[in-house]
Amino acid sequence: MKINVNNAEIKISAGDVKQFPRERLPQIVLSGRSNVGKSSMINALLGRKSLARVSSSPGKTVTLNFYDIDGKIIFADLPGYGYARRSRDTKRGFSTLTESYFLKNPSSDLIKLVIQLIDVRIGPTEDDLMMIDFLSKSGLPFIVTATKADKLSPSKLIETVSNIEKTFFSGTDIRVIPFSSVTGQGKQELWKLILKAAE
Ligand SMILES: Nc1nc2c(ncn2[C@@H]2O[C@H](COP(=O)(O)OP(=O)(O)OP(=O)(O)O)[C@@H](O)[C@H]2O)c(=O)[nH]1
Ligand SMILES: [Mg+2]
Repeated sequence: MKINVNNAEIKISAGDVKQFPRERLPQIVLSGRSNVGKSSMINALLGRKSLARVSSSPGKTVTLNFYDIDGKIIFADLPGYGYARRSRDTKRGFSTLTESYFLKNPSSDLIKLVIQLIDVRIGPTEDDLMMIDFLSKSGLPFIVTATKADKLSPSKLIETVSNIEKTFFSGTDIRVIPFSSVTGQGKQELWKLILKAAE
């Protein structure tokens, strides 16, 4: 797939399942705790400073923001979970909007890849593990990325990522891909996986 990543725009900031896009375009989803760096990852992937709004205070993004990339791919920026439980959160701890996206979305067959973000310095939280468990059981294609990689030295990063894989994901085929929105580390690898999934 040939794609012009410079041709990207926000499609809709959806607060309700009725507003989810209906086009038959592959959707790539960003999932993770509030403040983990989902919106920053979108900006980094697109080489933009502020297409996706980066939160100054965590827990702000309660809408599900869809971005159109060159009319070929849709990025879905899920509301962050795990920050001061909201009354509209479900038992799982996700927002009702996130739950609708995965479970009540008429276009859920268009979900081609879920990019699950964890903070490399924190490792997967209980909420992250719950989400990863949900994704595994749902059969949705997903990858795990450890973001804010720039916060660790290169050697510490390798050690940390391998520890996370050993501690939490041994016996699975889950790999942890280091990423940084600041340095762009992991960007190429991620784009490869995105394009392959969207094909
Ligand atoms: N050093 C560093 N900081 C990052 C990175 N990614 C995000 N941040 C910072 O982390 C904070 C949160 O980033 P966001 O992209 O808004 O996080 P989010 O996951 O979209 O948060 P919500 O929208 O609240 O769910 C911001 O201050 C970012 O500048 C990264 O790779 N490295
Ligand atoms: Mg955000």
